[in-house]
Amino acid sequence: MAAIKAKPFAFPAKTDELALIVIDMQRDFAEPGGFGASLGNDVSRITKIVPDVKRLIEGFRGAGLPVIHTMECHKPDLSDLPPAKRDRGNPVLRIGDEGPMGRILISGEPGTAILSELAPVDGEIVIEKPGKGAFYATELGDVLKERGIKQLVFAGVTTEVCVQTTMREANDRGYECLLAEEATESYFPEFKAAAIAMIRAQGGIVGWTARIDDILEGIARV
Ligand code: C5J
Repeated sequence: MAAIKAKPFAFPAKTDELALIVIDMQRDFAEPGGFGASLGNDVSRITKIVPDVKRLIEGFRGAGLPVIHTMECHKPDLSDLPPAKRDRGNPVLRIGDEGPMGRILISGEPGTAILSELAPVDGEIVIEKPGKGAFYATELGDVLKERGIKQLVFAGVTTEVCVQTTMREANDRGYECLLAEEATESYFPEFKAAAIAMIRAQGGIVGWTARIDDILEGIARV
């Protein structure tokens, strides 16, 4: 075991139980013409964290620790897209519509892909998820159980939506969760700050948060 410097207190990392989960670093959330942009968001906030996410992924790969990637997306026939999700808000393009990068958030479309700089390598797990949380209607829980993973370091977007939802799902299922502060982002800086504060409040009610350097230093010792 190696303690990673974290808030609200050190994270007790265990070599054989730890994995990195990178949430939804997809073109649809990071590039003009995608889902995030269609909702009126400034997607450049997301591309700015790519070097930090990459550094974290490479640290886990270098330490021989598992890296899991998630992608928010739906079946081409939209059978896993409830109208309550498709019809929400007033986007220029809705999920399933044809956009400049193919159909928005549909499995296999170019815009749904993970950003090339962060693409999974052979052997890494990729979870396609129809919800905001990565446990809902996916194989994630089984995959973690099979591999004996009980601790998750989180990166990805957006902090207060898919990252925080998945952290809460994981926390309720008994996983120890640590959020890498510079490797996550929101379209709204105040929401990122609030999510980080919420996660580690009340003695780490949802989990821990830590700087990437401290995580990398910690996993080098596990
Ligand atoms: C959103 C996500 N924000 N990955 N998805 O719709 O956070």
